[in-house]
Amino acid sequence: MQMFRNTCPRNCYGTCSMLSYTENGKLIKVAGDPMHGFTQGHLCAKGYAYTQYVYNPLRLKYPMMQTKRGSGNWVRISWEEAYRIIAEKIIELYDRYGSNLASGYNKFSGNLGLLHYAVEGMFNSIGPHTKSFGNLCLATGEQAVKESFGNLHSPVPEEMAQSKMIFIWGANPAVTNIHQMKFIYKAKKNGGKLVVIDPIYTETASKADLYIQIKPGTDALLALGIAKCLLGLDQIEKTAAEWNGWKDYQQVLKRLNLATVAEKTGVSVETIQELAALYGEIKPVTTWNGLGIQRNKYGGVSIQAINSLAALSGNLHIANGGVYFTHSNYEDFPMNLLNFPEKKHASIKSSRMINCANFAMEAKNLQDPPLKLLWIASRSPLSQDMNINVWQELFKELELIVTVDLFMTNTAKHSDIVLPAASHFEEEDLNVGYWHHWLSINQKAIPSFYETKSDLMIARELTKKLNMLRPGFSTFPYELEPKDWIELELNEKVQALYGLKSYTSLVDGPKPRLANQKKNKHFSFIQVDDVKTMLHSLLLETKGEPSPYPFRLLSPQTLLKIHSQFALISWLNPKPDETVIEINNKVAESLGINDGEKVKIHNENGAIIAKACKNQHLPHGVVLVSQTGENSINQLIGSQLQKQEELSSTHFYDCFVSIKSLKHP
Ligand SMILES: Nc1nc2c(c(=O)[nH]1)N[C@H]1C(S)=C(S)[C@@H](COP(=O)(O)OP(=O)(O)OC[C@H]3O[C@@H](n4cnc5c(=O)[nH]c(N)nc54)[C@H](O)[C@@H]3O)O[C@H]1N2
Ligand SMILES: Nc1nc2c(c(=O)[nH]1)N[C@H]1C(S)=C(S)[C@@H](COP(=O)(O)OP(=O)(O)OC[C@H]3O[C@@H](n4cnc5c(=O)[nH]c(N)nc54)[C@H](O)[C@@H]3O)O[C@H]1N2
Ligand code: SF4
Ligand SMILES: [Mo]
Repeated sequence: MQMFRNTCPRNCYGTCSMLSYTENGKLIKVAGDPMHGFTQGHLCAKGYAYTQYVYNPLRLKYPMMQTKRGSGNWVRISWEEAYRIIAEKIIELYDRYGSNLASGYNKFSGNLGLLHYAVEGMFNSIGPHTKSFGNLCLATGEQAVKESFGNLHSPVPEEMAQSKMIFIWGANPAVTNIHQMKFIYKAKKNGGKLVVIDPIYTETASKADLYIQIKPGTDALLALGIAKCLLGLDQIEKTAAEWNGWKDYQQVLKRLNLATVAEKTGVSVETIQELAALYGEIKPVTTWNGLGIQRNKYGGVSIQAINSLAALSGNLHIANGGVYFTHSNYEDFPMNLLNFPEKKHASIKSSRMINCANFAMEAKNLQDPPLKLLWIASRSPLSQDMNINVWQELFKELELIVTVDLFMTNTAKHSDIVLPAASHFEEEDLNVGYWHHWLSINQKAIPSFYETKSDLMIARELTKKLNMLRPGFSTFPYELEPKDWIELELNEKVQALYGLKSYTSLVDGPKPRLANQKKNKHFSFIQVDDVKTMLHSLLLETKGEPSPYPFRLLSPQTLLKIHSQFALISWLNPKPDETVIEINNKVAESLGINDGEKVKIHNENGAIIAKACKNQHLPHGVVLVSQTGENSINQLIGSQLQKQEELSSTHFYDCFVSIKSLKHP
């Protein structure tokens, strides 16, 4: 038996280092890595199920082509044939339009390993093209955190164990960040308290000392209300006046009406006062801005109001306090593949950038030249994006869609060519987390499953083909091996930061970042104008006509999937296609809906059928649906983005629906 070090590359707080055991080239077992200070030798259930994931009969084995897109009429083709068809198309489009702008890619979070930026490197190597930018997941929050602190930072999560009071606003770590729970339990064991603020009574809420069922989208108001009480009690940070926007913030708090806050948030004045007492009297308080609060139109304001509360209460710069969100340790790295220099073009200066939050809409409207070829990797927009119907329209305009994936996803099914991707056990990589501060390696533990290849290998071979057909077309250094790219990432600065001598130090175990991220002394309180706009908008909401779609649909992350991933792993998800909608008991009764019955969920974007499940803890106006690969709930999620400045956001939870029992036509 041989042992290797791998890293789970999923878009997950864990970025777990794992030990994989092989026998005769076969992966037989995976385990957590005890050398990893954050995960401490554990994985989640998805991690332990990787042996079924890797050898899953549903995994893509060969390159395939579909004669009529969407027909399901797939034929196996060779890699050579696939490269030839794709390369010829890229060159033909170049000749037709005089640039590569008609060719583009959309890539996101299927695999966050640093070598997976090969997709970006490959496209940069052919010169100006069309690319997606931004972040579907956390752009709103990132912007808000930067406005408060000037940079993106998040304390060392292991330190949460020493906190005396943990406030979680809109995160559900018992589901999304399971390793963090042990530090929370440790804090509780030491006498610390946990407060969870969430419209849904989650698994994490069930572990809390105090659970606040807030109305979705109103966290900013609650944070301002608590701050107002703190100001009244004079329990505030003495140096607050030195930070930006102090006077205006103080005015906002003074003018705020607590009764309005209570009405809009659904949290009583007494509870707001109690929360203020906790924030004011106990130190250190840890504040955690979850990613759930920023998936609505007030997400940015909410995070800034919460940051302001943490600052006002004097918990910003004290040990084991601070504000958690995500950090940007990956910026320590040169990211050679992501930053691969774009090939110069005589007349076109640079690439066209399309915000991934609005990709389909913008890509569809591109002119001169229109987008004609789309490369999709580490993504399933047809299950995970807003405006899926617009994606379907975009697909009609495209001449060639290539999807690189491990499974036949919703998106792959609507592509012309599907290329089978390697799993992380079949390739080498380097991984850095966005929550914990550890760096780890990913070794090649097993041979490729059938004909699968890594994104880097595909980039190398396709660019080679392009140059064979048209010498000098690509500048990609296809001779470099994965290890060469890893060594390039481990430059002197990174070696010093992580106390490494070379690549081999990581083979012995993951390494923590030695220097804590710089805490910026700079702080800006929430701006008055943002508060005014929010209040105005919240007021309008109550004045309008009653909506034909009375329920807010929340679709947060679930324990046994990562978005659309793992849906097909039967150890985890025996019923992959089943969509379940949770409805408050009383509401279900008033609609004549029984447990287990099929209902129609619909709105202006479409309709889907789901199985009803009563949940007595849900607020009356909220329904809960999980993300699935097939029959995606995102078919009902349309974009409300209007203004340019809002385009960085993804408002997945600003979705309203109506529910109908199928019994009564
Ligand atoms: N309704 C609703 N929608 C949401 C959200 C929500 O809360 N509610 N959350 C949003 C959030 S937070 C996120 S992060 C996005 C996620 O959006 P995506 O990143 O599109 O999500 P995944 O479903 O994880 O799809 C990733 C795909 O990459 C593939 N993949 C995995 N490894 C590799 C690899 O090495 N190479 C290649 N080429 N492919 C690979 C996987 O098999 C999978 O099909 O979804 C967003 N969508
Ligand atoms: N098991 C598992 N783990 C994952 C993922 C996964 O798909 N599955 N995905 C990973 C990714 S990409 C991400 S982005 C993270 C996200 O992980 P988290 O940061 O935990 O965020 P979410 O799961 O999106 O939402 C957390 C909570 O926010 C609540 N919420 C929704 N609206 C509001 C609101 O207006 N106010 C408040 N206070 N709460 C609100 C939801 O009810 C939900 O319980 O998880 C990562 N970890
Ligand atoms: S999905 Fe997340 S918690 Fe599970 S093994 Fe992967 S990184 Fe770790
Ligand atoms: Mo995400």
